[in-house]
Amino acid sequence: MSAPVTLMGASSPASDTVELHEMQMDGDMMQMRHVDEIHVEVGETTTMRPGGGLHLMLIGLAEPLKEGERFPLTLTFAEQGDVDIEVWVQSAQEGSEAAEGHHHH
Ligand SMILES: [Cu+2]
Repeated sequence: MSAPVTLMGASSPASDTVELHEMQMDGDMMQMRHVDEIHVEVGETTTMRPGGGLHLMLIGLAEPLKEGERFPLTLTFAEQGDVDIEVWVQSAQEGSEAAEGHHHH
């Protein structure tokens, strides 16, 4: 990557909408908030996974996701437009309360 990128949004046929979310500590409670965009600087790696920090949230699943299945997801970047990826469904790790509480996949 030679330039910063900005993730503006995402979509998937697997759900009605895909939102960008960020986990934040509010006192000793983990809160989730919707973010409009995610900016990634050169040389920086942004990891999105259940239970930590930034994540994508599928809202209104067309059908339940099954472990081991894959589904297509389109990431929309300000700089280079749409990027199609495949998401591999894995169960949330045990002990990851945030993942269970928010039904992440
Ligand atoms: Cu979320």
